[in-house]
Amino acid sequence: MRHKVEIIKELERKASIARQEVVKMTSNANSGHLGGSLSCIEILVALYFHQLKHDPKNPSWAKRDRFILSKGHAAPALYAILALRGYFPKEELSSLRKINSRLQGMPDNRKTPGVEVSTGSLGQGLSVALGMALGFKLAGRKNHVYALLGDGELDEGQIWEAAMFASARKINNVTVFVDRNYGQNDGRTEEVLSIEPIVSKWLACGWNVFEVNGHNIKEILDVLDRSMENRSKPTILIAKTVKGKGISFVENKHEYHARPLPRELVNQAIAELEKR
Ligand SMILES: Cc1ncc(C[n+]2csc(CCOP(=O)(O)OP(=O)(O)O)c2C)c(N)n1
Repeated sequence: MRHKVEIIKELERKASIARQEVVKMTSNANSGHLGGSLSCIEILVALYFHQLKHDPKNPSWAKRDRFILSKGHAAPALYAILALRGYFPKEELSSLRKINSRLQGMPDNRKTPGVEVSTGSLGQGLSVALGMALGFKLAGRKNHVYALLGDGELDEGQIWEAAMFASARKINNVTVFVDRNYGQNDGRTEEVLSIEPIVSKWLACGWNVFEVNGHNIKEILDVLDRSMENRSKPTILIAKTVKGKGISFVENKHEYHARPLPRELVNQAIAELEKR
């Protein structure tokens, strides 16, 4: 077993704390996307606390890997992780969505340390990631580019143009996660616009495809390791997740896509998250 149990436990603890921060900051702002922030926490923990080469004290370090939150509405999750990782003080999380705050509703790379690309308009992050990754390859640089897409985001046509471009140009220094939580803005993904069969679609576009439990940090780290071996193609990890993960009365509840918890439920939510 390559990843030690104690390290996994520590990362799981980080995930619990990050979820609590997401709940608190969105309720405090009385605004923000709760469900899709809670579903991608373990992916972000695995990346920022283990996988990425980066330096929170020097966010513009030239040799750093890049991460692009293409599903930009999950900004609260990214902010929680960046704060826990030391990019800015944790206290700043309470300024989410306030006027003049560095933590706007969607990630803004001109404002927030650690945010690489401004996102929020779905469908664009993958193209940006591929442009960066191709640039690194052409320059003979070793930087790796990671991106996180929503499953509803796969409805965007630009994603499929990018998918074909990546394999045509053999962009093998990019790793993309899909947060497969089966929900999007207006309901279940399969009801809005079915994206299945998702694995064979990406295979047909010439990608390496892996499926993983997106709440199991050990599995995520293992699949990241495996995905790096003999890499000749772009790689996508379909992470099965639960929208609103960690809070029983939020899980799979469509109404919490773009809404925070009412303040009177915050303590109950924190108590549930604390037990995990
Ligand atoms: C181009 C564009 N169209 C519409 C929206 C509005 N919108 C915000 S979130 C969302 C649903 C996204 O679903 P998914 O990618 O599955 O996100 P998750 O469920 O993980 O939060 C939509 C349509 C947007 N941000 N960008």
